[in-house]
Amino acid sequence: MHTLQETLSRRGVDGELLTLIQSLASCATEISALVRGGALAGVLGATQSENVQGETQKKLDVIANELIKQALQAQPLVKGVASEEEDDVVAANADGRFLVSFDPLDGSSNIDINSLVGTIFSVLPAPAGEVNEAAFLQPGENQLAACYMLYGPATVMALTTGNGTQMFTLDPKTGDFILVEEQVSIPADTAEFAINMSNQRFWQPAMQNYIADCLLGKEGQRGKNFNMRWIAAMVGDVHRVLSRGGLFTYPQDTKNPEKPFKLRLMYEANPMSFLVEQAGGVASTGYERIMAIQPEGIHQRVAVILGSKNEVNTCLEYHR
Ligand code: AFP
Repeated sequence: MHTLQETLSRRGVDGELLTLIQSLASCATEISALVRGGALAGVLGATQSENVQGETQKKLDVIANELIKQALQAQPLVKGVASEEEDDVVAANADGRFLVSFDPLDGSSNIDINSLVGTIFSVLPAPAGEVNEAAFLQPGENQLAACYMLYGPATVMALTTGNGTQMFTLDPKTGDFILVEEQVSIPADTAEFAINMSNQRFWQPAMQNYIADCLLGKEGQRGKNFNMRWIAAMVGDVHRVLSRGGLFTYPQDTKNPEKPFKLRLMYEANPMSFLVEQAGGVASTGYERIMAIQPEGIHQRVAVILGSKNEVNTCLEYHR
């Protein structure tokens, strides 16, 4: 039984990064307790407000955002934070070494139906100078760490500091995250895809053709039957991909021409791509590696195709 701290120390992770990761884990432990309380904790339902993305905020979105923001502002190692739920970046401590961007509660539509939700973090080096949006606009390749915490039947954490992806489970008796997998490895092949099929008529031809061939199964050119899953929380879908393989995608669509992409680069796509690549998978927009994108804004959205190496590469063939 190795705790998060023991595991990161043994793996030679920089002591300050270790301290930061422990702060992130503590936030998740608190949010996990609120999620478990459900209606009894008074965290269900919506607020009257909208976030910068124009989405109605759930109570738990707001609570989780405040909890994480305050914890990180109090952490001397953190210079600034950016959240999916905040319009602008928030300054923390001038001497801090790290910038943290986060999705405080991914999968908000699942809160009120007692289904999977999670928290996603991305850690970047803080450049010299003041904390502003430009400081955060670094490609995903610059990430020092990325993790998600999934509040499911068990609370789990997938973490990378750039040396493989590790999986931990929260021990509810001690409050420690315990190592359960030292090196996550995504199978290269899969017969499972995850996509919101209700958007099918809005996809580009490349994705239309790829999914059509999967659906033809054994009788089609893919020569095998596929299964489909959709959790409506990227944390849940990516956790399945890390656990047993699969392809997860939220492609470009024309449903709302002003919003051709759904997932946020800084809060969702980059940290998940880091975790997936470090577990042997591939993460692309269809046309470029997600972690190589130079961000143009903290709330930028991108197309995402990630998961099992051979299957993602097959999907990318349809995009060429
Ligand atoms: P929130 O972060 O606003 O909860 O959105 C969740 C999400 O961005 C991602 O986690 C899901 O994969 C996706 O939305 C689900 O979108 P649809 O509701 O369009 O299926």
